[in-house]
Amino acid sequence: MNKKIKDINARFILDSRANPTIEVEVTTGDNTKGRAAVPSGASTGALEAHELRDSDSSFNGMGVNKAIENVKSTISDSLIGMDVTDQRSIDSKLIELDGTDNKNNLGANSILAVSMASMRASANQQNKQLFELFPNIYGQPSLPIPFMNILNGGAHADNSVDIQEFMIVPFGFETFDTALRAGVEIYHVLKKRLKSNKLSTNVGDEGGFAPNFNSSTEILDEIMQSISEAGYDPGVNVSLALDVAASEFFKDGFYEIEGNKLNRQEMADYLINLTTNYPIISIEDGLAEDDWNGWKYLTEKVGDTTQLVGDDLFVTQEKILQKGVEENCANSILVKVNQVGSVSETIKTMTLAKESHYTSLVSHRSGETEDTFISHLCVGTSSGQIKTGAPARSERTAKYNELLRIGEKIGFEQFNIQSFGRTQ
Ligand code: 2PG
Ligand code: MG
Repeated sequence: MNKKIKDINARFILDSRANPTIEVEVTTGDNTKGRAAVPSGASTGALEAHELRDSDSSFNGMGVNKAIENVKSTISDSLIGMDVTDQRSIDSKLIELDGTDNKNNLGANSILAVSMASMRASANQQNKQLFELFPNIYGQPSLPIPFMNILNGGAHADNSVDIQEFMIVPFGFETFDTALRAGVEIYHVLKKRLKSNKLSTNVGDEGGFAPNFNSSTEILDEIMQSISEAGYDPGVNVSLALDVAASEFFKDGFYEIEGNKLNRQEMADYLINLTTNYPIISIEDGLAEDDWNGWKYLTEKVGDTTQLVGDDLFVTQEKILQKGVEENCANSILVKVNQVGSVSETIKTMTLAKESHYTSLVSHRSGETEDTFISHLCVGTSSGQIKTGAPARSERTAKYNELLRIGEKIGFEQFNIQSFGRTQ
């Protein structure tokens, strides 16, 4: 058994939005391989780690040749010979090689692809499943509650809907597979209802339907009806969640939503009102990424009863989460590996979240590949929650399907029904 890295190959592949992304293959001395691909966002946070693109005439500037070159030269030169099972040293080396705060030099995409592929190679080397390599931050490995985005708006769809994601959360079930089944059945009922109302059933970037609607309450009513018609009980076994992605419509100090211009308190009150009228258990990015006062207000008002998830706000970065904890903003963090750019840093951020009694919601990006890394991340760390789009489109179902495979191994009843929002 030779655990030393022998070769690192990188190539471009396509993501779900027809953009190139980087895929890396790490090979060890005994020819064990690990492969991983990096996703890409559309509604990105301003402070996310740098995604290196070629910015030339090919692929509308979205090429990743520079990132590939960085892997094949600088990164390979330094990592070859390292022990693939020593993830921390590999990630430290990558961070050191880059030498900037936000991976501006080598690119978070090249660094992350190598970091994830090394971990896969390490799992294969040890004859383990990937999830077994993660520290059990929130408890013993368990399957997550799926946050299924069944209606897309904002930057992920060409419709009139301002809020980016309307999700169903099948939380009141004993096992992961029955929870998933509930979500799937509701998705089908929603499709049927939209169709019979002569609304479009074309889907957005994350596989959710993307018809035009006049208001968020109309959409929420429609989803509530779909839950009931599918034979489930809104608020009792299936709840709702939103990703408002408010940074996208925050302009000159005002939130421009549904034809209104709301100040921060009005925006927070608008959301609070929605939580009073609908069984919404979780709101992500309800306020903009730089509106810390707005976040504070919302957290004081409903932080004890509603999960408030920071995505653009925290960008998976430990330092920014620390600020949020100190200022009592949000009670949960969205975890996206490419916002920070390495596996070890992701784990550090999640560890701080756990220590600070924040929940972690592991997430895909709107531009995805068939890579299932995040399924293992959430099971291994036992985050208890995953959002990975609608139960449709292969780049989304790849994650759910991997969870089904893992469930066969660890038992579908290893289903983490933990609290939403502040933990004990
Ligand atoms: C989000 C994500 C994923 P994007 O805002 O949470 O749903 O979207 O990848 O475009 O940032
Ligand atoms: Mg988000």
